[in-house]
Amino acid sequence: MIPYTPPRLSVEEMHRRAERFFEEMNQRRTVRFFSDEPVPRDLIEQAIRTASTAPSGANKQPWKFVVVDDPALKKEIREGAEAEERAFYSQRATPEWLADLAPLGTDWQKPFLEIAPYLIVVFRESYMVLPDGSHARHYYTLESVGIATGMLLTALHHIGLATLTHTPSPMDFLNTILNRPDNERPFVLIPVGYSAPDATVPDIQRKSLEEVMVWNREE
Ligand code: IYR
Repeated sequence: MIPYTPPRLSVEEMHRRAERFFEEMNQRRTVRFFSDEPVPRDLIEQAIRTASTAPSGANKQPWKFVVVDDPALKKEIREGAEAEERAFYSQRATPEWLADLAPLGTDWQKPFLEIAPYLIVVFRESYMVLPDGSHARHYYTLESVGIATGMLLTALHHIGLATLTHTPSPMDFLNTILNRPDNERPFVLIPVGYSAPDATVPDIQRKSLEEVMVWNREE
């Protein structure tokens, strides 16, 4: 064990920070219309450094962030994703699911996979492969990678970049295209860039605090 002594803030300062951070995060929207304007690579690296500070089961840090900016690879990923999405929208999705998606205006076409300057593919390591080829356990990998992904979205928003949490299903094609080993499972595909100048987002509302929070045993 080593000492841990983070700075102690005044309550007034904590209120200011709480309010400022809420205002900042409340501006974040999922974006489906990206600009192709380039974004410095080091900004993406710094956001991934932040994501990788996330807590994880037994501190195994069971994540891998694959950043794609090669246009040929982005095209392959678009083709793989659109093949799955075509099957989803025309066969796999239930009528209820399609009705739930209608307000978002989505369909099988995913041009943003080629337009956004970066695609970050978050992989979850379901187990670890040791140098001798044997396997070692990881713990709570879905929770750990979910938390790291939330921190990645937060970091990218704070930097001033737009993101989309995209989950074509199934995502195995990403292992093939990106040449990832069997212990790595695609978790989410995140296009990153500036939003297009004419981008629009659905007019949806966030649930109120009263709807999402309960004190003690209130109903
Ligand atoms: N993966 C599809 C469908 C889709 C599913 C959910 I749940 C969403 O919140 C949004 C889309 C697509 O990307 O179009």
